Amino acid sequence: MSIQVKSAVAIGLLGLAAAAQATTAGVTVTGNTAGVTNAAFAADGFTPADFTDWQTNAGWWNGFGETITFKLDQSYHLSSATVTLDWNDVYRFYASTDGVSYTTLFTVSGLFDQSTVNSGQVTLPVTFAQTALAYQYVRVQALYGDGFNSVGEVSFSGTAAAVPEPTSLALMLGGIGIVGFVARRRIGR
Ligand SMILES: [Ca+2]
Ligand SMILES: [Ca+2]
Repeated sequence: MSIQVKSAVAIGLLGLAAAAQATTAGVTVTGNTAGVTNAAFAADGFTPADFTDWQTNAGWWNGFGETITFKLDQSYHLSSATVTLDWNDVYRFYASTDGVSYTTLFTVSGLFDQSTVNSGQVTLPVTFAQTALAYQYVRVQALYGDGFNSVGEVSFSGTAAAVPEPTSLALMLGGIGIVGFVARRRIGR
């Protein structure tokens, strides 16, 4: 194997190692139940300041039967999140590989204080054991509180699933082809 090809392989392996670092997922709102108002605010990239009114710049709803569903830009082994929530309620986040079957991811109850009615939004970091499965969907539901619930923003971080996307796989194969072509030209001189 020529030095050029060895270098290219080493650079390729470094690239794969870098891809294993935790990254923040791109998030969009992909669905919500009928009782949710302004669901899109829950993942529009804008985080309301702490103690912003619960209905301002947030997806909001009354009661405990509603959900907002988020889709990540690819599948992740999730390990942390940042969530902006109306602080006097308890929320549970669920994860799904296929958007059909959901399992509990984490529950946010750290600031639960029902003595304040309606209340305001607070941003909280959440860390948890990295998930064994790689998930592409996350759903939020209010479990209990004063019945006035809102989500101002969410973000999720983790390790992207090992299987490359078709586009990055094509780029990678294209890169290997170019390296091979250059190596052959050099050998041929
Ligand atoms: Ca509330
Ligand atoms: Ca927002």
